[in-house]
Amino acid sequence: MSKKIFSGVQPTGNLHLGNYLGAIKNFVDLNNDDENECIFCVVDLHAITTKQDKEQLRNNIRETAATFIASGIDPSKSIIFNQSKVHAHSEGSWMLSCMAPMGWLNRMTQFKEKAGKDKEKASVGLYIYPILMASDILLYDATHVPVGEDQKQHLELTRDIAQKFNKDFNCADFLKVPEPLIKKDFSRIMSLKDGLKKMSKSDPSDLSRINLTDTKDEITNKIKKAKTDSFPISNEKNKLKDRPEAENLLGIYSSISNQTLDKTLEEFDGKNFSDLKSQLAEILSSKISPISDEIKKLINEHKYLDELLEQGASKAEEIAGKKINEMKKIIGF
Ligand code: AQP
Repeated sequence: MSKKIFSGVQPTGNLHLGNYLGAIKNFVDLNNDDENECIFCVVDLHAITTKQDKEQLRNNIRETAATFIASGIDPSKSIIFNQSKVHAHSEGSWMLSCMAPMGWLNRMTQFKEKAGKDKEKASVGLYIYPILMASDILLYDATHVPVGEDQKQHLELTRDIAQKFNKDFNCADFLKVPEPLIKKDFSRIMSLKDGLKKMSKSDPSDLSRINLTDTKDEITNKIKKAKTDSFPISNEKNKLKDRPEAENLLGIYSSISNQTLDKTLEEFDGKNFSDLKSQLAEILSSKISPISDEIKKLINEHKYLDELLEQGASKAEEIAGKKINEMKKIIGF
């Protein structure tokens, strides 16, 4: 069955292995299926929910688009654009925010995590981030949204908002209720320094993540320094329960090798972490370095990237502009 795919990545720098294995690798697979219509968005309006440097933001927008292409997304088979170029995203977000109850937003754990203890100082934008995300998805009648596990709650909110809008305005099926596409295994890649924290762009320690622009040497060094424990690897899955760092490294190995965790456990049964680390560094280098080289090549091609984003935006505008006009009519404008 053909799927309408929509997903986004924030241009906040340091795109990492978690973004790749949790989301972008999935985008590539979906894009390779000719039946699917794919829209991949550089969500720059989401990026400014936290403070950004102007020049860096501009570079990060290009680098995110370059990463999509370097990872294997074919721009001739998908729409790639940056969100701020299509006004409908902000308009839709306002209209939906007028229907979404505060109580629903108050339950969002990502706001609590990102705002930390000082939530009075967090931006209102960070608080209503999930509504902008709902607007992004619903404007394109997306049927499927590939995301990492950390975005599951926001996807559920999108579904609730779509259903509430349709009910409030008596327009059954106008906003399509999308399905999340979250990989069953390894959908949350953890920090290399703390197996209980998600690998993240904003972690102050560069050693906590493999950046998609890291060199082979940097990858090898980071894997060498990754936190582990002092027990050998066992082939029993339940013995990984209280060993988050071991589970994470074995998960990364399985995901990048496209094999099950059981197969990986069999491969490393009774071995030490030094064996796992050297093989993991090798396979990561062989898969990530070509992406890294391509990003570094593409990032200097400003004209190509800017034109690609411009063309993508005009195609996106056509779809989203139509939907927002229908939405306005339904509301009574
Ligand atoms: N650690 C992760 N494991 C699996 N998937 C992940 N994603 C992010 N981190 C992991 C997925 O990547 C996609 C794009 O994410 P994003 O850049 O839009 O936002 P994010 O989730 O806020 O990314 P970070 O790296 O965690 O940034 P900061 O440090 O700013 O919080 C999404 O599909 C996400 O699920």
